[in-house]
Amino acid sequence: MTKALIVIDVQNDFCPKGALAVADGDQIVKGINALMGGFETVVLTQDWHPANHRSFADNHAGAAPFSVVKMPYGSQVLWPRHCVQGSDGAAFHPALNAAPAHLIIRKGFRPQIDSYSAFFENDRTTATGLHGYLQDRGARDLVLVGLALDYCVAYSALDAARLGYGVTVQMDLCRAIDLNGSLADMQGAMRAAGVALS
Ligand code: VGL
Ligand code: ZN
Repeated sequence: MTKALIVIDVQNDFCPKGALAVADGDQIVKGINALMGGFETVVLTQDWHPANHRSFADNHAGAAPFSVVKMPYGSQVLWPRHCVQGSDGAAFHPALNAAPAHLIIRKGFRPQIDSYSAFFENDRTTATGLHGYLQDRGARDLVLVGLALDYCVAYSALDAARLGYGVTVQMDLCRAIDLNGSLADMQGAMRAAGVALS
């Protein structure tokens, strides 16, 4: 039984001055670096969108950022353009220690579908491959940290719980977007799913 640390989307665009800045997103980097040594497996995720991604408001004529539209897989928030593949905004925060990572998983690269979770795209069925990797490594217990708590961290935590992992979200090493009550909603959903919020 091994423990894995999953570091979600600690990228420039989610930090202050980034395209989809999360308040104090950069404040968690030091603590995450310090945590890495205690885990047999360390995974980093990277939001990684093509320029024509359907989650970008500017790819929908007349749509405002943070408005919500219906996609074939359900409702979708339209975000400011962020984490475009290969851009500086998509790079990890420069102070994040990426060297100890055993796996870097990229998500959100299909133009027609967003992917908040590190395990499944937003249709909740298209797999990223992370589950297979963690199973092969014998990981049963996961600690999740990163950005944003109420989107990619929460979706990852809910999928992980559904897949049968023991899941802890270390709250002091996360920061939230908090759009239309999303933070309270997702904290409630995580608690209901048996995710430990520490
Ligand atoms: C995220 C919105 C859009 C996240 C990614 O990392 O939480 N949020 N893309
Ligand atoms: Zn994104």
